[in-house]
Amino acid sequence: MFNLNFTNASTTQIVNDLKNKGYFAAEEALEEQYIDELLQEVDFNSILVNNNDVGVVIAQNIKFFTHCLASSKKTYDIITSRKILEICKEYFDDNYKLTNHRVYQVNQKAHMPWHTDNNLQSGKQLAAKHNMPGLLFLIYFSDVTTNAFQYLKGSHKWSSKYDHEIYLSDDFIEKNYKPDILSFPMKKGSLIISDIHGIHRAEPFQDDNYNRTTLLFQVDQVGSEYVGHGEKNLVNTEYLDNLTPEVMDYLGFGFSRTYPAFPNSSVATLKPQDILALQKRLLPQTVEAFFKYIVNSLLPANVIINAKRILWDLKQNK
Ligand SMILES: O=C(O)CCC(=O)C(=O)O
Repeated sequence: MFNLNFTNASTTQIVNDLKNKGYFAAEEALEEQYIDELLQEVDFNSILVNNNDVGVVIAQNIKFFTHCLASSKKTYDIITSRKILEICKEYFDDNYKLTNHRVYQVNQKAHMPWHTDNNLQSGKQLAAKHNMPGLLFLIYFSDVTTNAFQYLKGSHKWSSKYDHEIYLSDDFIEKNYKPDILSFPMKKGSLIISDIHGIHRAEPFQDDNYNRTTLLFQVDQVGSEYVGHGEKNLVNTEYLDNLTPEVMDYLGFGFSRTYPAFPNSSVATLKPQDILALQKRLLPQTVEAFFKYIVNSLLPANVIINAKRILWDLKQNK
């Protein structure tokens, strides 16, 4: 899964970089073939509508596959991999937990504000900034030339002075911190880890022919004082072939989580063109639904059950 340059990189050195610089980056840490196979597990073209499974939702220009631990074994294996756990174990002084995760694909344009990720929520709203240590992991699943992750150098050490702000404006950062902006355009498979207290964003872009796909997950040192912190982790039990007390604690077995899955999507977060595409997809199913409804309304249930029995018998005898 991971290339040797990352697997063999000194965990102590990675942790030192995280503590001192607030970030660590490794070019092509994840094998390209692994990513291609993983992306086969995600169908970004099919969005959930009355579908009894986890899957993809849309919020404006971004497609999100949030519950990837429930239907992508390869994502599960990355998030619970030895190297990631080793980094967490050495970085944190106390228990750490996976607090959110998602694969997302940004299409055509985006404008993310400068922010930090040390958020305490009440429902879907930001309630306050917290001071638990935490790490944000990003792995690029496509070559990133545009819309790269950006980080303000050293900001993990002083961002708390802006704890009263939800975001920092582009103008404010441009005026006060322009020389400190670090950008991370990198190849598919590259990994960036950053301190959640660091001020960061994805660089805004507009390009109809560009999209960026990323795996993001966040791990926080959640103490007993923050019970409920984090989104729920829906995990497919079939994947749990590495279950140890350490992994159970990391995944939050038995730990309360009160934040809704991100993003908080609905039909209202779709763009008009997505709604039209959806209507097109729904049309044949709508006709089928009406036909079934009429048949079910006109025929007594016994007749339908007997017809199903006859059809089943015919199939068995064939
Ligand atoms: O996609 C990125 O580069 C940054 C993502 C991010 O900061 C976030 O979702 O909080």
